[in-house]
Amino acid sequence: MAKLFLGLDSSTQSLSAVVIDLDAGKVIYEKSLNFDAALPQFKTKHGVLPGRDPLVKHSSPLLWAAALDLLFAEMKRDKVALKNILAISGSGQQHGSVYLTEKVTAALAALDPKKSLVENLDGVLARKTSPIWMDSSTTKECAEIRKKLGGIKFTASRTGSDTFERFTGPQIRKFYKTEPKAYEKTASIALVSSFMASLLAGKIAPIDFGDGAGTNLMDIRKHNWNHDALKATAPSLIKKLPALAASGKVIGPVSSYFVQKYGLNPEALATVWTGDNPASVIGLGLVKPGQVAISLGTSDTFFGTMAQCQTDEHGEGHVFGSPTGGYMTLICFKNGSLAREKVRELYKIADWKKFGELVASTPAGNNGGLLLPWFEAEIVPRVNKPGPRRFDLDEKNVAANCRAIFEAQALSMRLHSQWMGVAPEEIFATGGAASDRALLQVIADVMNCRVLRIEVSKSAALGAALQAAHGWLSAANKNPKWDKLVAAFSKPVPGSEVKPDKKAAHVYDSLLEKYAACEYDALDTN
Ligand code: XUL
Repeated sequence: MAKLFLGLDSSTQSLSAVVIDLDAGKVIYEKSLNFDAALPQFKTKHGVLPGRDPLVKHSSPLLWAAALDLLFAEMKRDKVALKNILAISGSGQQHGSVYLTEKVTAALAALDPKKSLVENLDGVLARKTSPIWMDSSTTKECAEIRKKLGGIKFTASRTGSDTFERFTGPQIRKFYKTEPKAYEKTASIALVSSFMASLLAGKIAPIDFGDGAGTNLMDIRKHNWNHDALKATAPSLIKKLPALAASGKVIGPVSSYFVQKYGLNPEALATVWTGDNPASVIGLGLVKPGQVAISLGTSDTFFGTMAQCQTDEHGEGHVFGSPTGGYMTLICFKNGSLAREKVRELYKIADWKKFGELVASTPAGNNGGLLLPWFEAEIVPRVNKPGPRRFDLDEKNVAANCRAIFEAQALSMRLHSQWMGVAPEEIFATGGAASDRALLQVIADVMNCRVLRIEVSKSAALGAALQAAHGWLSAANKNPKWDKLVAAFSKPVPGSEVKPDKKAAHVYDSLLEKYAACEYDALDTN
């Protein structure tokens, strides 16, 4: 019998499934359910409920539960061998929180397959909606918690990150301040990941060290709830939070609801879920310290793995627990493709091929010409007054400006990831712009390491399926090794390797200092 494992990813806009056949090293099924299209009765737009305040972004936990029913029904209809699935794990959009009443334990234990999950959850929500990661309405609460924890450096070194508006702790504090009665009625707070795992397990699921680190409430080194952070956030919070546990750890057999309704094996195991970023790290095959992935999309995201916990004293980057047991970092640069496209538009360059030719026609280091790439307000570094800044760079020199945007983004990644204390040994590039070899060459030269393109569809759901396999093998005392597990599933695109040019790398070593100095100057007047 094939050993099948199911990974689910409950993201902002969709719920996805990936089923892997472990011994064959293959993905045998994948499916995505778009919330807006598949469940229009919840009235979400791109997975978010409509609202008047642009800073407030909520979604509906009942929508996520309904999507779980629908996805299992589709898998049954698609004749997925649900009986052969040995374990299920998952990942969720990070930071989002679900507020549950004391009825939750009994309701989860007695999920009735004759009813839908939504009907089974009647009376279980202490708050109808869930704030999600796109919410930025808690600036005040962030400041309050940060102050009580002793400032940016201490908040980051204790919890893995400075306080951020989307993080769960500041969101809980806002709920407590604005709806104290509903907060009091809340018996249990779940994250998106642990809420979904609770439905599958039929009991309250732990929060894992990856998603726990996205709350500003977990001690990043000790992996327990941090007493000072809880106190700074809201009263009696410890009573409302579930236990913390490693992702992939077995919670128990799946709820009989899924066995009776969809034909899952009664011995299939429900395991602890994680956040979508930690799951993606596994899905992209980043299991060894020093491995880095750069996702080149609307924003650029830099993920790295670290064996030891290292936090960013400037509070720009995040540290989360990684499903491998070590740590991962996430640094998000808002001006990704957005800024690259702005330059292309500005100089009316027909396509990226032409853009690449212009970059190649100029020398590495641009003869000292630099651009600070902040076309939009930036997160890393924090820039509130957007607008590009040029140094020793003629605005009219088209080719030099094309090179300058690529170099600026790569130099900024190098500069703002130095706090990790790990020089990347190889970089996996993913996302739309990863097909641009000119851009990858600049990244390889600035970082002085080889860059390989990787294309993994549904990397979070795939990572979750691998996490389920790891949890099942560990429970069976089979001592699984992460590098062996991921090997068959995350291979770089053949022929995509871009090697650093040693001379260029040398030029960038000195240009980095100038870049840092220009940034320092610009931020002073920010
Ligand atoms: C990470 C973050 C987002 C969400 C997206 O801190 O907020 O990447 O996890 O689902």
